[in-house]
Amino acid sequence: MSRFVLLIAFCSLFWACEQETENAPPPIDPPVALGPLPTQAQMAWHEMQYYMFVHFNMNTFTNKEWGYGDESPETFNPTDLDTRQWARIAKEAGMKGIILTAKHHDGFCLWPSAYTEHSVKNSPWKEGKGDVVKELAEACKEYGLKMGLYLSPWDRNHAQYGEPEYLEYFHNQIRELLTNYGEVFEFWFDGANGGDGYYGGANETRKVDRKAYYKWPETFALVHELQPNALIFSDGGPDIRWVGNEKGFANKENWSLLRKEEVYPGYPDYKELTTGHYDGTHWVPAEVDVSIRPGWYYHPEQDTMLKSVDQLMDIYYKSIGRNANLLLNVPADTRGKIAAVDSARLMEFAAAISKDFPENIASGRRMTTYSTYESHPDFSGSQAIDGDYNTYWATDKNSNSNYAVLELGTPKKFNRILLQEYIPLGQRVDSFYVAARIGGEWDLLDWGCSIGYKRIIKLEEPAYTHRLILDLVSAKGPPMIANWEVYMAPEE
Ligand code: FUL
Repeated sequence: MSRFVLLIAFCSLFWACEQETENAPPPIDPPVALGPLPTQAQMAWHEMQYYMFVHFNMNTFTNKEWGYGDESPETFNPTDLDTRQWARIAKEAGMKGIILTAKHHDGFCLWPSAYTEHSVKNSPWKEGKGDVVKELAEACKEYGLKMGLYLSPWDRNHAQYGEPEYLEYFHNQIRELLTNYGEVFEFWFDGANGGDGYYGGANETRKVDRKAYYKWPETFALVHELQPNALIFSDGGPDIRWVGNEKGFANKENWSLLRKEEVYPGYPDYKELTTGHYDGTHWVPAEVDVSIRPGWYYHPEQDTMLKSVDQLMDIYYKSIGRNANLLLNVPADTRGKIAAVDSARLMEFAAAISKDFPENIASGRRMTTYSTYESHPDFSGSQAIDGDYNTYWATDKNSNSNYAVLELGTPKKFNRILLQEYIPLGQRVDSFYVAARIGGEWDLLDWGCSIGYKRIIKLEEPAYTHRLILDLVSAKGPPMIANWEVYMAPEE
């Protein structure tokens, strides 16, 4: 008998599910894209969020930040280089890749370049047979990390720096780095360039026209030709832009857009890069580069000067929480290893991040929206709380009540609100607020302009409510929210 009941129950459940699929409206085309859009490679980059910068080169051995260019290759001699240790630490810290200073301003090359004698091939390390870039590529592969390379345009060692001939050398180096080491996810061009240096023994000051000298359009085209998926970083992109400071923050309002043609490496109005351009013509999102120590390179006297976990958390909220990626520098020491203090701090930082984002209080709750694209369930509010970035709540074309109410069931205490726009169709929201239903009224929790890939709102005081409202007050076009998450971080 009980079996029979079970069978009936199963059949009716099956029938109900069938009915549901039968009743589900046929899929419709998604809303149309708007304005500059990220490429697939840029989307993959947004998803990376956090990765490691390793400053390790000649300066590590001279205990400097900027070498003059006259250093002897004999000086470069790591006693125990271990790129697998870097990769293991990066992986354990939750990072998704490593970017290495293959050549810094002093011109010394960490790979045995065929175009200069100023490289590892003339160093005592591995009797001149070593190749740091190769070792890093192998370690990244082993640990499932992506590799990026920094190549300084400014070269204080090269005799022809400042002459057109140097460009050929520069391009040949790009060819070597992008041909011999597998896939490179990001190619980093520094904005610092031109000044005094060794320059093959000339020992003089050389100034270049930062905009024209490097033939950027040709240089960028070369990178893309060699590796179409490699993203180029510089002050003005073209694929990823500098955030305009090295302190670790993007502006609260941060557009992934830039009037790209105006900006170039060494751009004097670089402070604009902290916000990007609201009316930007291209998708050029911001990367926050900052060091865990006061310097970029390893200096033993800075072993006690690491950023605290609180400082790193502040950086986290002001970079990843403000629509930017975080490139955190952790230098390697003269052994060629990351020092124990840095590694320990990275792990504490990773633990603090997980602690701040425990269980997502919004997950599995109910969300009512006042406008849904074509009233279609594929674009309903529930798509924004399903934990899947690729499904999203989209509002209707001509709606001006773009708000959604999140029902938490019973009242909950929380102090973090995480929002993500569905950016493959454009960054749209330009004003929003979040409020909580408290004592029969809506209490404003926070407001802002931009959301982008991710915005994390950190409330000073926890809120306690059963109902929240997100009002997308204005946008460049019908807005789309891929994720809305709510957390209670431990109180400070
Ligand atoms: C700067 C450089 O001059 C520093 O040495 C460092 O490499 C930093 C990431 O970029 O512009």
